[in-house]
Amino acid sequence: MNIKNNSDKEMLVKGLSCNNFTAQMHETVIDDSGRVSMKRKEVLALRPNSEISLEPGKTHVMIMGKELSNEIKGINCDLIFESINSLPYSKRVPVFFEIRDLINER
Ligand SMILES: [Cu+2]
Repeated sequence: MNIKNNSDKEMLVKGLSCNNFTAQMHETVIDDSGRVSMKRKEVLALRPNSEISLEPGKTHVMIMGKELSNEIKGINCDLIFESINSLPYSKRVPVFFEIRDLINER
């Protein structure tokens, strides 16, 4: 998923809300010994006129929940944005996440 900021103001992604599921933004971190781990990111900053891509192995969105099963093909979420250089402003943008089977992909 790519997020593009077409404005001349810095935008922040403050999180996601996905109904019954927990969604977190994670950063993939590789330490000196090559071990890969994930770190939670509370806020994602988008510089003016820039684009970031969220994907496995980099910054990504992780969805968790007891009700998550193989039958679920996708989830509707809201991305919560905030602009920091203007008046208090926050906006919810609907997004759809396709659920893919990680095991079949590797
Ligand atoms: Cu993760």
